Amino acid sequence: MTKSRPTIAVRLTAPGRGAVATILVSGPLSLPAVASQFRPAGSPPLAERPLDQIAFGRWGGPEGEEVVACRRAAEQIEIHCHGGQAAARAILRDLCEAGCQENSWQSWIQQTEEGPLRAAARLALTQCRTQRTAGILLDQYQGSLDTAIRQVIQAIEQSDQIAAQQLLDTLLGWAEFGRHLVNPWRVVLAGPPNVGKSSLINALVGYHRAIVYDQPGSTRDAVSAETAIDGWPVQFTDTAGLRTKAVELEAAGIAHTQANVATAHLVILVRDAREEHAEWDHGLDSLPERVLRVSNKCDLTDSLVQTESLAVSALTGQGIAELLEQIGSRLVPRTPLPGEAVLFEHSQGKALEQAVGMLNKRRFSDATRLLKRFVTTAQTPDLINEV
Ligand SMILES: Nc1nc2c(ncn2[C@@H]2O[C@H](COP(=O)(O)OP(=O)(O)O)[C@@H](O)[C@H]2O)c(=O)[nH]1
Ligand SMILES: [Mg+2]
Repeated sequence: MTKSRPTIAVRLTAPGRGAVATILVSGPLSLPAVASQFRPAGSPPLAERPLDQIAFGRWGGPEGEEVVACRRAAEQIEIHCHGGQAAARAILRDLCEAGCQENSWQSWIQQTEEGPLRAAARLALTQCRTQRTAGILLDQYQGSLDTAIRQVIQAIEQSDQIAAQQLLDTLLGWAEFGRHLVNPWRVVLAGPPNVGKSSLINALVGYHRAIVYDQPGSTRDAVSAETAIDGWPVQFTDTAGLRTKAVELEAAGIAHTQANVATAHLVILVRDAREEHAEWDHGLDSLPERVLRVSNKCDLTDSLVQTESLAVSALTGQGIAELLEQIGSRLVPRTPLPGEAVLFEHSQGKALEQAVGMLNKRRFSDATRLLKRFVTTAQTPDLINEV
């Protein structure tokens, strides 16, 4: 029976350069496969060493790569080698020749974690960029979402449709938020050329990323810079000036700007504080809930800017802290409680919406079946680079 179970070899560390690469060998052949190449520096052989004892040695012979091996469980061994691509690849090749199957760390997580939601949360954790988002994903990894879905199933099975509906509504209320645990919120800075959009991005992210030139309209391509505001990942995109009459050279950039603005979670409309009567809208008035107005270069004027906009100076830093605060509260108006269930993948929201539809049609057993599948069957992760 053991024979049919494969022994897998997985590179656990990220590909690319690093100080150390870690390979996990797991399964019935782990000891013989590793022992076929690993020569510990002293006695005893690896098989006779206690679990978790670190063994230094060489791989493949007396002149081979220096590695450290460690038995982590009866059928699990970790090999730590130099972090370049070559060493790990050679070891994996040798392990495959000794009967192991190479596996990706993603499918290893999916196969070994208890339940698909736990696996998905663990995969998502590798993609998130801030401690705050990681904390929320860790809650899901530890079972918040799984428990919440099981409560919905229980409510349906007890014919408490109202409770089931309420639980689903609460969960779905976090769907949009949850997608940003991995994918940053996108904020676009728009406005006429030379008002200081690029300078503002530099001031907001605290490092020089966007291109600032003295010539109006010199940002023809969108330039992005990532930062975290209050622990939330945010990507700022700088755009070519929004103008009605486009100079030909900039036309492509302006089309790009409009596309960026259309898909942004928040648009910061920037104008020069000295130009009190400058037009704001650029056709964006239809999106008031997504627009934040800013009057930049307030260091150059004494006259107070209208209350509808926030006075800032990219040059002196005046108003930047307040702008960051406003951006944060516009993007994330409310946050989940510690331990609260949060959906974190697009497909999860879709599945729960489907369950709501079934409940509305009184298809209770279909809804239960769907939700049971949700907590027991692996789904394709859709979190990576989803736009
Ligand atoms: N005095 C002052 N100058 C600024 C400020 N922000 C930007 N500038 C200057 O205005 C010019 C245009 O800035 P830039 O960021 O390239 O504008 P953009 O075309 O809107 O991206 C540059 O010379 C900046 O140094 C500010 O707050 N105060
Ligand atoms: Mg610019």
